[in-house]
Amino acid sequence: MNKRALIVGITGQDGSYLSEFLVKKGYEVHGVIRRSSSFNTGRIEHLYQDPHESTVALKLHYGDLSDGSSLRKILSLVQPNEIYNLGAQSHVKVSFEQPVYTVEVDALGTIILLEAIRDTCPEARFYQAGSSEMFGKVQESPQTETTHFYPRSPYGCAKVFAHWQTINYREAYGAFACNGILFNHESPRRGETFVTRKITRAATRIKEGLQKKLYLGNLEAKRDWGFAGDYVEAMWLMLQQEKPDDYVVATGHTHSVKEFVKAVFTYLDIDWEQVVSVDPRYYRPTEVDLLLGNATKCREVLGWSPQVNFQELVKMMTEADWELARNERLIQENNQL
Ligand code: NAP
Ligand code: G4F
Repeated sequence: MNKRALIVGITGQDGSYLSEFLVKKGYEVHGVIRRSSSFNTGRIEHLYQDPHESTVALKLHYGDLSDGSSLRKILSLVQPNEIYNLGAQSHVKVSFEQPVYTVEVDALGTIILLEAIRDTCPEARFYQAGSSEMFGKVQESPQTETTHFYPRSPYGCAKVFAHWQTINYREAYGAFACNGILFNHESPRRGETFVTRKITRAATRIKEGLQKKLYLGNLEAKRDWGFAGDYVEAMWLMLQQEKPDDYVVATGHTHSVKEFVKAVFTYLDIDWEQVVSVDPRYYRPTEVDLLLGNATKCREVLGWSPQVNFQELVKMMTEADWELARNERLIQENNQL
């Protein structure tokens, strides 16, 4: 019988790539979605109806990390073999504006889910979406699984709680529970308010004459950026091992926001200094200046390595957004006829 996976956060960037990956592996994939007043399943629409078999490849259930009763019902019904907790208020800057909500979803939501699993399907394997934001003001470089955490935002603090709670369920109840400590990973499906996508969207719109300027915050911050499509494989690999454990997933290369800006605008042959300005509104009360991961354990134990490098990621995201901008311009021109 096919394995069953349940993804919380299936509508997000990672949820969509992980769904594709698991469907290809023959899994029966279930996802938890939130009711929204507008359409929120765009990233998984292509998977919802299998074009070849005219069957539903994904099964979606309404639920929320803040609502344990909905999670219990879904878990009892689905009885998944693997559960991926990708659900979160995932924006660091927003977490300063909504700290309590962020902690409710990202920290408490994780323990609500872990308790529901313990009660309904304790044998299921569990993946927790941890973050390099937990390293915050980094205590050593590069960062590994043993580097001390020093979170610098409500989001980072909430993820540290969820990380230790996952370890505690492993040690206290023998749960097969793993933490991925993932460094920043991006794609054409990245939310538009994260810096890489904000840059590729704006630069390509500027190229097509749809926008004049791009306003950014701290250009000096450095991140270890990889491709989301690569990173979901590492999540899956963690749950295929004999023993549960925690793994850093990263490329081992770091670049500043300014370097990302330069790479995108150079690709489009635009002088970035003419159109990019710094707006302090995008600064954070406390910044994470440098992230650089050491994924040796992931490489040696899981056999995982990233396939897409920095330049390829820049090209992939810029090309995808350029296509969107061209279409946007054509629609505008047709509307003017
Ligand atoms: P994302 O695009 O922001 O997706 C977040 C997902 O969580 C969405 O499906 C969202 O649903 C769902 N969600 C939000 N609040 C929820 C709630 N109360 N109950 C249930 N679901 C909820 O994030 P992502 O980039 O795919 O990241 C996936 C996970 O990895 C997140 O936990 C994030 O914190 C973590 N992470 C990401 C990175 C990265 O660089 N991308 C790095 C390290 C860790 P809606 O669509 O309804 O909003
Ligand atoms: O793209 P960002 O918003 O990502 P951030 O804060 O690193 O968080 C992302 O990666 C984490 C993994 O380390 C995830 F856990 C988290 O869920 C999320 O996916 O910002 C990256 C850097 C920051 O230093 C920020 O200050 O870019 C800087 N930045 C400069 N101007 C900006 C902007 N960030 C945003 N979002 N918007 C700007 O205009």
